[in-house]
Amino acid sequence: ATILAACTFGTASAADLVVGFSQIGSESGWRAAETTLTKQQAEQRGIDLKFADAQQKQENQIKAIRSFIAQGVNAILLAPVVATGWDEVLQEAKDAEIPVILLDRTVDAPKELYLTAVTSDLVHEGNVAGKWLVDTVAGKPCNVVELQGTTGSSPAIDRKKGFEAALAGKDNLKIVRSQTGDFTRTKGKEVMESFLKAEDGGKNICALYAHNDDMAVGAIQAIKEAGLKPGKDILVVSIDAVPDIFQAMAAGEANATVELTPNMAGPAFDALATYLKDGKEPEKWIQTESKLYTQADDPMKVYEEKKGLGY
Ligand code: GYE
Repeated sequence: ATILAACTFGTASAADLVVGFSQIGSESGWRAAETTLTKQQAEQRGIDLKFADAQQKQENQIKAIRSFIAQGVNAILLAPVVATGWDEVLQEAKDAEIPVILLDRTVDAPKELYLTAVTSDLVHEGNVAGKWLVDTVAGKPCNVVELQGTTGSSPAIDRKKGFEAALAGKDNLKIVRSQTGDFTRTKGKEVMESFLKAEDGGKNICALYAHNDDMAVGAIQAIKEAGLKPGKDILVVSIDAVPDIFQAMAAGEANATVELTPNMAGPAFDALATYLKDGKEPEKWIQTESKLYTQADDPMKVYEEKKGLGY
């Protein structure tokens, strides 16, 4: 199948490539930046990008993929909203000899059903956030609340796992509440409000771990409205490194974030170009970097640098 695919597309140059992109939606600032950068990267390479916004629904993504297959695109980029339920449609793409590249989230499907996945190490990100918290509280008792990402999505599953691993055996740290905030600001604020209410107006909470910055930003608002100081009364650690969290860090209202690049498409298009030209299969996982930022890292400077990079 590999050789067949290479022959089928071996003559296509980037200039006449048509690529379908099934995007999840626009739940977060990070996601919006990824969309912007994917369009930019396609344009720079002369790729004709067919963009489909799934509005958070897997069924819309499956429909979009089937439509891309019917159109005979040269390749498909898929940011899978949840991890399961992809086997059938991925098999259809494979039967049509259309390579699929996963962006930013992983799937529970046989590896031969996609060409490669461009993602960060999502477990590691949660682990970095957890280690930061363990080190920062330095043995003091600390009740933690957790805002999870979209239920069933690989980042929600993995970021939870990695964080819990960092806290394992640290008896001073306890996750007292954990609920999904769906990766959005609105839900992050709403769920944080319920956490605060349930935990003595927030007096019983020492730290918030949010699976993305947008939920943290919403939660920061809720903490302020409850009359507490985010970043001080309640420590705030999250993931993504969007510009707004650096503003919050500069104001002392957020403490740490783990960076995730929104440029997943660049490496994906590079791998695709090599594959279509030489038939050379890329590694199954193209891993992007995860870097920790704290208030000590000149947040306003990082904010300025980030602005314009798709944000
Ligand atoms: O962290 C979050 C989002 O899938 C890893 O999705 C990605 C996550 C990202 O909307 O902000």
